[in-house]
Amino acid sequence: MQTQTKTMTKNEITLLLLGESGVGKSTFINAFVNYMTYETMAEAKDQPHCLIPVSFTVSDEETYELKTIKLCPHEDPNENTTDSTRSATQTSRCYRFTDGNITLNIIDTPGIADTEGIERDNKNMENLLNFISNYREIKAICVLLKPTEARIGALFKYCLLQLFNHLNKSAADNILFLFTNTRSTRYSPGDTGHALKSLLNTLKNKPPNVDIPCNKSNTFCFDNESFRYLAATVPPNDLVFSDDLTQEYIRSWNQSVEECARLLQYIVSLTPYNVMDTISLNNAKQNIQLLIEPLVDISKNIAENIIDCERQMSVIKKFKGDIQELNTIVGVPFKSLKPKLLDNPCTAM
Ligand SMILES: Nc1nc2c(ncn2[C@@H]2O[C@H](COP(=O)(O)OP(=O)(O)OP(=O)(O)O)[C@@H](O)[C@H]2O)c(=O)[nH]1
Ligand SMILES: [Mg+2]
Repeated sequence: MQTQTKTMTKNEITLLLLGESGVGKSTFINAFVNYMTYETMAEAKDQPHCLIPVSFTVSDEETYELKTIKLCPHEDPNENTTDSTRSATQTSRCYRFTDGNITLNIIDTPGIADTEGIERDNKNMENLLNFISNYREIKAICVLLKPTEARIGALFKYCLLQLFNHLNKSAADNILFLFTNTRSTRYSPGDTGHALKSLLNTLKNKPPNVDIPCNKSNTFCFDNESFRYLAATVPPNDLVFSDDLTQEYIRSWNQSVEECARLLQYIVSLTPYNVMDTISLNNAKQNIQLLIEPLVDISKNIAENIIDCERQMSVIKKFKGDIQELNTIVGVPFKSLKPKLLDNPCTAM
């Protein structure tokens, strides 16, 4: 159990980002801090913020030849920037950013449906719950989605169910839906919107029976391609894009800056989710699990003692001799369990 929780100042906001691997969580963090700092893409071009190392490929507009773009503020083993076919973020990490009187703690997480399989997903979920237990409260749990997932993957569904199983139901009001890559759907949730509503209905009508709202006020659409543009055009990458494409990126930037302002306004209005609720619930669940075995042993022991007592009673009832003789053949049976203290605490594997 974590004994220390991160202390927070009044204008500190903690956001948790969740979503399938490759949906754009880490890119969103990089883009978001730029949207908060610069109003226009032209202003950002001189010195874009980059909190998380970036690596992606773009194809030449004329020749379709691929060029690898890298922007690494520092080497970071937490981000795989060498193989784009593998999940990038390895473990949960908090990125801190201050703008004016607001300090954001944005928790980036390894993607759900990790390229390394379900076991890795389960481990990631365990680590995530452990990681967020360091925070007293979280303002928003942001689920990132692409707008083109008409069928939200079964694995993603399973992981969401797992997560909501662990969270207290009061977290429902702090869940937001952030869509990335939305230029192609004119900055709307696209086909995913429908699939998402049906998944939320399942969560509402079947256990864990959580009613998560999903409407315009908690749904936000971005296209963070403008951050990719910034990364590609600054040294040492120095790529040049056609005017047409540049105009598209400017449109994406402007749309995303507007959504960023709406998102911040919404987040500020939320009552924070008390992570302690989750922890105490998880601890209670864990304690119940740990108590099952000793409780079974105790019940078994009581039952055996009762059977022994009944056997002795029937001997006494049938006995015809005197009390001295009786004393030699019966006695009150009593078996007790001895708890054994271990030298070290032992965690369940
Ligand atoms: N066009 C476009 N590309 C995006 C957008 N968001 C992310 N990408 C690209 O999508 C790829 C994956 O983005 P990441 O930010 O690494 O995704 P992630 O969710 O952090 O992935 P994991 O760390 O593996 O969970 C990268 O090549 C990004 O440049 C977006 O809004 N528009
Ligand atoms: Mg990532």
